[in-house]
Amino acid sequence: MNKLYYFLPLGAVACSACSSSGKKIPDEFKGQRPNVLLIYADDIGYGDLSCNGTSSVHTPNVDKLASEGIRFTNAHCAAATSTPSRYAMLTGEYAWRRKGTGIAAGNAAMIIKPDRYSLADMFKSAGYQTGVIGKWHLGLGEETGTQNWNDVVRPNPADIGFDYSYIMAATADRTPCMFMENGKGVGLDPNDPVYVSYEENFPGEPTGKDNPELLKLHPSHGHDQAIVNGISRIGYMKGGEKARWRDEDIADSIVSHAIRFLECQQDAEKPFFLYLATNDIHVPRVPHERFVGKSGLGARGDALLSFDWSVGQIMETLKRLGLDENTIVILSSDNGAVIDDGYKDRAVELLGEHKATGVYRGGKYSIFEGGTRVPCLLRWKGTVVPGVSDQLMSQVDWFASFATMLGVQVPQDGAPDSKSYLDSWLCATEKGRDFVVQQNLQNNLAITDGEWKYIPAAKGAAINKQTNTELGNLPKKDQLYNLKSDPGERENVVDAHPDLAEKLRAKLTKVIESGVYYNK
Ligand code: NG6
Ligand code: CA
Repeated sequence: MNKLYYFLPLGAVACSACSSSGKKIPDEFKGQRPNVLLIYADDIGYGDLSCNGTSSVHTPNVDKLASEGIRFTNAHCAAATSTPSRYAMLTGEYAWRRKGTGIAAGNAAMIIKPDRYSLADMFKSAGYQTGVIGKWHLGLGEETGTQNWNDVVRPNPADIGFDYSYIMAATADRTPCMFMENGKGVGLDPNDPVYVSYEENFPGEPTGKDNPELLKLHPSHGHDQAIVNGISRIGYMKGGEKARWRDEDIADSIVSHAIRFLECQQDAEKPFFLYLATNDIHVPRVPHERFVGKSGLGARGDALLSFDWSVGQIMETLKRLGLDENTIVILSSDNGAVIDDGYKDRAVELLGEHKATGVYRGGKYSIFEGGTRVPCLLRWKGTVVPGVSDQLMSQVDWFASFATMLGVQVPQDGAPDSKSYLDSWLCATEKGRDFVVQQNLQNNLAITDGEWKYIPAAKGAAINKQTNTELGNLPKKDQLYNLKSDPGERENVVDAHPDLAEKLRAKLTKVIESGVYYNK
């Protein structure tokens, strides 16, 4: 595999400093303040993009981005579900260290408290304009369930460093089903206030459970409460008719707001950091009509095309605005793939030969590689030479890496688990992280050094029966896999290599003991 990636000459010194040592970011580079655009997909698995070798789906815009940047083959989100991955990415702290960081309800209180130093705070302190657009899923407001959704809900992303926000409070399958701009519901009619509950239905409101005749998309499990746009959700909701989204328009809405944000940056003095969190391809998968039937894989594949279209629109915009070269674009996902995640959208029936997690076992929710090994691309046109990297990367390190690049001193209690690896990512260094810690739905942990993967015995079901995902939990037996010879984690060799298992166990214990482990 071609591993040629290093700086293009920023100046002769910069180039030689990097390519000769292959280790340190040249000092000249540290002064740079490129824009940073983070495209964070939802539930897109390692095998869901054609740049990662899939032939059953065609994602040309993502492939172009990959061909112009570095494609990482061993990059991990911090956890196998959304909220903890996003938490870790934005705080630089593993979510398993903190209570209340599991999959958040739509009416959860804000999980990252305003006094925390966040990734957005870090960019802001370096003089960046910051924004978040798309899926939030990290809670809003002071206290769970008490938010007044008709007013500005605080705290909101502005309280952890985002100058601008246009977000879905949680996910598309959770109420409230409306966008929030800078903390305020978009399009709300004061004469039709919106109410949200996760405890009981509002009298007279139909639900998926009681009124299946009203549904255009039926749940396969869960998702049988409030009906919005003919689709039943998790959580109840009343009112706010004009503000309710039409699922088919969500990608367009996210993209048009991102384009507007970028247009505002064109002549700005400040560089920008945009966290662009797409809704695709989370359930309910209801992409715009123009994508329907285009993938041959049903709604899930069509949503992948919608994602690819979004990427194309954003990249075209950067080019049009002359921001192409001065912007680092990272594309990744918040967890691995899942096929049936709660709606009868025929994703299972139409899957065919498509391998959404690639060769990897498990998927969303799982401790196996399919849970956290996700697509990851990094493009810095004109500066980084395109290539492929097999080094270990963790999203928890984005924080410290950008802080290092920008010369920001992170406060002592900030980003405790984040380490700077920008030099490894950008220079011709073979080695990234020494190890990556993985987290599954049950907050069980595993550790890999890239070659070996150790999963301590841990409680929990072996299979998520609803989604038909192997979670990887084995209550009575440790697991050890050689990911080089057995990437699909089929042969547990722990009995043959107790010494290797012990080494990784000691490493994991050390990581755990450098802070706390909330294991619930
Ligand atoms: C699960 C939901 C699933 C999805 C997931 C969160 C049920 C039965 N399943 O609890 O549909 O919403 O939570 O996904 O409700 S995530 O990508 O945001 O983590
Ligand atoms: Ca997700």
